[in-house]
Amino acid sequence: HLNLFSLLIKLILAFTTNISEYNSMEEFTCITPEELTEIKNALEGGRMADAVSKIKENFNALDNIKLNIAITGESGSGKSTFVNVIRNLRDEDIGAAITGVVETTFEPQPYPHPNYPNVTFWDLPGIGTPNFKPENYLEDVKFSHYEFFIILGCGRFRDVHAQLARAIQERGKKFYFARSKVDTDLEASKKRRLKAYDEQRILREIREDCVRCLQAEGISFPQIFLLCNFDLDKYDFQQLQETLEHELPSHKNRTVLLAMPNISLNILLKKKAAFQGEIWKLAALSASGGAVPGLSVACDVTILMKALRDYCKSFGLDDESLTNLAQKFDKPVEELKAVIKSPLAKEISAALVYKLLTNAVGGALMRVEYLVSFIPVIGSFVARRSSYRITYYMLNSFLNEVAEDAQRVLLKAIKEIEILG
Ligand SMILES: Nc1nc2c(ncn2[C@@H]2O[C@H](COP(=O)(O)OP(=O)(O)OP(=O)(O)O)[C@@H](O)[C@H]2O)c(=O)[nH]1
Ligand SMILES: [Mg+2]
Repeated sequence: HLNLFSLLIKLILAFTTNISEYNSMEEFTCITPEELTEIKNALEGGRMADAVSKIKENFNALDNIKLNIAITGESGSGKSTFVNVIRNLRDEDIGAAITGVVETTFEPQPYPHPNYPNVTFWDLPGIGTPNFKPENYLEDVKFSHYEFFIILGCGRFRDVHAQLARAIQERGKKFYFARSKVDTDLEASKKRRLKAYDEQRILREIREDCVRCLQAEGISFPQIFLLCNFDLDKYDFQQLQETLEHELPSHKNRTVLLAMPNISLNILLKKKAAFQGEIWKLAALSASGGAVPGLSVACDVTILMKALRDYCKSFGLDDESLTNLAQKFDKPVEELKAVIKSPLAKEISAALVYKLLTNAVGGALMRVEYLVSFIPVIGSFVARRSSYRITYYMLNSFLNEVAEDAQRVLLKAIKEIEILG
């Protein structure tokens, strides 16, 4: 029945990949209709340089989006741990926030994401000391600096959280309440009442209690997410990620998505769609570079190397991420590496780009119709120029391979069986 199971998973993946690719590509297409029209007009008027500079402007703006995310809550609730796990770092890694010891954080501490340094998680000082006043606290931590707040609480719901939540809301900012350490609650309950133990009921009770307490403070529709910082793939982390995706303005939701840890197939598929939606811009920018000796394709190799590295890193195909994942699931890292077919981040070089482009020539020329339908706006334009077409095809093929590798690695980590063959 192992084979049947493998087949089923393959089918599900193939199906969801297609469906969500088309839906999410639209969702993450980070360009306004006005920008598109300008590019189109420039292309139709033969003003190639104008079109490229518009695309570059849009692409760079996307790359430079800055996001400051505040992590707050009472002392010991797991703020620093959360700041580490969401950045895919272990507590002892370089750049990790200090955790566990007695109260350490007295001033907001910035922790940039290792792959996306424009996304910074701010570890704020703990709340709830006897002279804590939400107003003073928010002034002290310079609340206007943050895009939104994640309030972390554990154990019994404390009023200070509701007061802080209301103060944040009154200042026109968004907050999300994350109830951490639910693993401890479940464990305790299991120990005390094993026979009556019902995980779903306990989680529901915790959620309802948080909602009740926040509503009592005048917050009508509080959003609660139950978490265990050591197992983000369990409980509500995925819902938190999806809520951020829907509530953040476009562009920013893409940035947050790419910075998220690769804990589910769903996140991997969305990341792939987000990257895919940008390939036409990369192809246009790269192909406006000069001719490269020994290569029939005009391209800017630096842009392409960066793009390939970004794919690898965002999908966790670099040594650090793989080591982390292997440790988390108690597997030798070699076992995870064994299912990877494409190069790792550190293996991306100019020579590799040449090789991939050369390999792409045949495929790109054969599949013109596919590309025309796939690339918005400049589809027919691109189809006429082989450099664009080949670059597009190369990036798309590489992205597909990296995304498949990431799926295989994740499945290998969480399951014993090799599913994707
Ligand atoms: N069981 C369990 N323990 C956790 C979880 N998150 C954090 N911890 C532990 O809780 C302790 C406190 O975590 P920290 O991340 O240091 O808490 P903090 O909110 O940053 O604390 P302060 O900086 O003092 O305000 C550490 O021993 C963590 O390992 C969780 O989800 N489950
Ligand atoms: Mg801390």
